[in-house]
Amino acid sequence: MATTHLWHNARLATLADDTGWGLVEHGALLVQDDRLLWVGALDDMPAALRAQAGAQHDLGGALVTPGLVDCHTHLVYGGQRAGEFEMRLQGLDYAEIARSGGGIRSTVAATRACGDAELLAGARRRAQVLMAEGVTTLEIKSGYGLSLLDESRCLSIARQLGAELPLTVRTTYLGAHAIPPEFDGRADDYITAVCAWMPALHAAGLVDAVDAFCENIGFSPAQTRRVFVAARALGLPVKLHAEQLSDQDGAALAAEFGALSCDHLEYLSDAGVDAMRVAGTVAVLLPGAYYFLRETQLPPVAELRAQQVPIALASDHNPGSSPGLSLLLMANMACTLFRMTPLEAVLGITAHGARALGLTDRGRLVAGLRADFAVWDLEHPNELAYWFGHNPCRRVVAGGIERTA
Ligand code: DI6
Ligand code: FE
Repeated sequence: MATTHLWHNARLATLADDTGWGLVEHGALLVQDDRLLWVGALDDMPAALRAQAGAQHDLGGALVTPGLVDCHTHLVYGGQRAGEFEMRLQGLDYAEIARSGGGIRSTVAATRACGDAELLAGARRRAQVLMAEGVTTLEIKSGYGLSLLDESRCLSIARQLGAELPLTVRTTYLGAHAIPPEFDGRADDYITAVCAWMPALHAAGLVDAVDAFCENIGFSPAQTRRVFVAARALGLPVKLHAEQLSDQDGAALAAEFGALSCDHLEYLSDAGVDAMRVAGTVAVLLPGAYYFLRETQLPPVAELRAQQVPIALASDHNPGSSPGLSLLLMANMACTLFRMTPLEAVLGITAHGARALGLTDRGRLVAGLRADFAVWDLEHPNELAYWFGHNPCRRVVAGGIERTA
């Protein structure tokens, strides 16, 4: 029988609900297998439960939070786009570069040219940076392959990372990210192909959700709808890159399909907020992309808050619009740039991030949920959104097991 572990002498920020930090002094976590068996102040733990603890770990009064969830990344790709960054600094705009065949397409070429081992090594390196900062659940999208073979390779590499690293990986099929060169001028035909590949990718166990880039420089709402219809036929949940550069009414379309999340949302309208509220769709804000593209249109945080649409935050790590690898920096930028509160920001990288992936078994320190937690060299959880540029994470337990470096 597996040992039951008692983690004690901690200051817990349980985030048990959305109303506060859920601070518990002299806190303890009893962990059995990959689950939290009991959470609270050590003195309140029933003696019978305490007697079950086979191993004890003294946390020395450190702060403990749920493990972090990065619910939107494009981690698997080849090459980099520092040259494009320089071009943008000289005045070219992201959309112009995309229209002239650069942007996502240049990363597609670099990804296709990369062998599996090289792609895996790059994605693993990036995942390890996120993990060192307390990430225990990571979403990875495809979208730089754009052929059945290359989308399948990228999704398989994401799955492989989940199998070899101590973290949960959720995969999202983003075939509808851009039009590959072989479908130039034939967007509708490409969408037909994206839909036709979906059953095979799903049958291979490679797809947890389906996403699309609904934008002037991406796909139209009508094309996005076709992707969603194909996903629904397979019982797959959908997400959407919506209203990043313009208002396409993408959020309302996604909400109609019960989307788990709509992501970016700088140009989201009141009607879009309302549709998301009704559908229970999570708003995933991506301050890294906002910052790196020097966007000035702010996502409607006050409106989302007023309508009680849950807000998540993610790194959107990708080589074009958000090459950062720090979820804590995203929390900080959500406060400074988007005027979110530190509590909202921390919920955004824990419980609400989990919800954006359809995961209800994590993101809070509550008995019955997964034993995913991070130990910090901090006094109060509001510091998670305060410091930036250094890593205060000291230990991480994922699925009940402590990670070793
Ligand atoms: N929006 C984004 O910010 C990323 N994808 C998307 O649809 C950027 C992708 C890239 O520029 O490579
Ligand atoms: Fe993205």
